[in-house]
Amino acid sequence: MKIERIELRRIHMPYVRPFETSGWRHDGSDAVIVRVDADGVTGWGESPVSDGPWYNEETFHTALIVQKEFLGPMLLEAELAAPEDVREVFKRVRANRMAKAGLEFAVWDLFAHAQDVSLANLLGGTREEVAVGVSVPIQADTDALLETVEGYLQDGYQRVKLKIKPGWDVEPTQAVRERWPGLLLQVDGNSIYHLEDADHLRQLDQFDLLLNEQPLDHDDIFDHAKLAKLIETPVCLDESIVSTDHARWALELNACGVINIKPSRIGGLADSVAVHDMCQAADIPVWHGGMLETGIGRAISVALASLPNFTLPGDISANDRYFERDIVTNPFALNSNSTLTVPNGPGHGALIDEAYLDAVTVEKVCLRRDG
Ligand code: OSB
Ligand code: MG
Repeated sequence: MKIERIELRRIHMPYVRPFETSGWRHDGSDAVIVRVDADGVTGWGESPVSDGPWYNEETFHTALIVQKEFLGPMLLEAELAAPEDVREVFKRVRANRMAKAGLEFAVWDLFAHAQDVSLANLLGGTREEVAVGVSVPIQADTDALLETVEGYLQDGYQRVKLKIKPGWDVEPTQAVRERWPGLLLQVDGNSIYHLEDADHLRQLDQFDLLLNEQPLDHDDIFDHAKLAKLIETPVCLDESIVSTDHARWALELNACGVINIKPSRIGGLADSVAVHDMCQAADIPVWHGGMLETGIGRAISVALASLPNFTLPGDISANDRYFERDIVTNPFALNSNSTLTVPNGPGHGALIDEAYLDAVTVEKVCLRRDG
């Protein structure tokens, strides 16, 4: 198969409420939406980048330029026998994994449509429903936090992740734990702490947390291995696991008890499945993280999270937790058991609301194969 046309759009689409972490605050999605076409079939993907290099080094500016100048032309020249081939096509380009992933996702969707199978099937998914929770941004105060968490529990979410930072960690976590003693609860510092904070982080051990996500630096596996010995709560890596090698290094160093898989951070679905398989063989559970994706990225996440070693609830909430109106016409609804249903139609299953996609598009680029 040869890709004939690639369309790249930077969007801006407001969130229902701002999302604040230890390092940034966003009031809407600035993702790059990718469309690929070949032989009369279309695939859709998403690079869940933002306005700045806060989570990783990428932004919508870098993703668009790398896709337009390098990855797009490489993809248009390639002969693809399977979506896994995209890895090799992009190999010469260092990092820029979200830029790569948006294109790779679209190619997976295209192949799934061409073969008339669901993306979940093509990836090796085994579940019909995936367990999900909600990631709760940093709040103004504890009262606001308790009210926000209560709202999500009323919506039906059965697992809560609290964003934490120095000055907003032990007390808010304690307040939530005291109010809901049996709640599945975890925390995420987004790389704001240092190894010297181990004694402070150890205070979180008393709250029976599922995991403590990426407390230390974004590219640090080494000190996480030291921290893992100093706290009881399982360390989970997010930012640091950007490739199959990084996952292997983390496992060999015992740097974590759990891994958060985000296919955009890892550069695509093929390597994400490889990380999943590696963790399964090592008896390390994984769960599916989130980047506040639009309905397109969300459908891709649900498909990937249907693989068997995704045994902890994912940060894949229903579309309405993020957007009042999304760029898809078939948003996910939360089931009463805190799951989303894995689509079984062709591709990832998201149906694009092209009129609304046009309305939220800020910039659009088209690339075509010569001749
Ligand atoms: O660290 O998991 C994270 C959102 C943007 C960037 C990084 C993270 C997050 C979340 C939100 O926690 C997860 C979601 O609901 O998509
Ligand atoms: Mg995280």
